[in-house]
Amino acid sequence: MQSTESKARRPSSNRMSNEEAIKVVLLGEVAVGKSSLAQCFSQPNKNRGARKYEPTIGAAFVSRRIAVIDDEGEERRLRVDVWDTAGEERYHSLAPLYYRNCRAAIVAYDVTAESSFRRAKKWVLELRSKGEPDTVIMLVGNKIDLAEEEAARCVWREDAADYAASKGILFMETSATTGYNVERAFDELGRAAVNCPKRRNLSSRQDPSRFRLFRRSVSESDLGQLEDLHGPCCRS
Ligand SMILES: Nc1nc2c(ncn2[C@@H]2O[C@H](COP(=O)(O)OP(=O)(O)O)[C@@H](O)[C@H]2O)c(=O)[nH]1
Ligand SMILES: [Mg+2]
Repeated sequence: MQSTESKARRPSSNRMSNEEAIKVVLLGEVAVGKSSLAQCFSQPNKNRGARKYEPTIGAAFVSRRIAVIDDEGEERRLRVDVWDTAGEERYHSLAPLYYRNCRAAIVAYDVTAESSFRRAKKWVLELRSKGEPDTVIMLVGNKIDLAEEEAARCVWREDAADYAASKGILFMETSATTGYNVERAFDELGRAAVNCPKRRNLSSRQDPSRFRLFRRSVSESDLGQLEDLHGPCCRS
């Protein structure tokens, strides 16, 4: 995976090109395909296929520029910075460092591993309780190529889609091996992030720290009301 630490330190927006930086964090159990998804997205022209499993140590970073069309029909140029985390529990305490201040999160599971779906639900709960209020969350069922044989599938599409709908988060099934839906997943995530009502209402003149203060003042019991207020694209 390409190391682009220096890119991570660049300003979050480029006024000349009107480029916005979107920080995306990848969360999920070990070996569900987080690094493969990140690689597939960041190197779209590279030959795909099975890759040797190499555990991610701590976290890795990749970046790619895309353009999306927002709700007003305007083209928005995005630099999507993807933080690919290690799924191992011993790195769990590091996760908030990566999901803090992120615009979007992909919570991945392996459609052939039920335990990974249970872990994904825990990540969604953690993001909702400890993450940012405007983080757009997408649940991603990866390794869909393996589910061509129905017997191999352990997590049914309908169950995952129902769960995602009940939490007001996006959902997609992908294959990092074939590339199926990977481009679409990041495209939808980017679009949802730029269309997020809370983010749209946050004028550039406002101090982002005021926004964070607002978040801290929100109690858990208020979260449901916030969801009603801001719609399902944002976590509440
Ligand atoms: N069949 C299949 N294998 C995959 C897919 N995505 C990842 N893998 C394989 O699963 C293993 C773990 O992938 P990796 O991306 O390192 O998982 P991570 O621990 O979540 O980052 C590797 O051997 C990958 O080649 C997929 O969509 N389909
Ligand atoms: Mg990895």
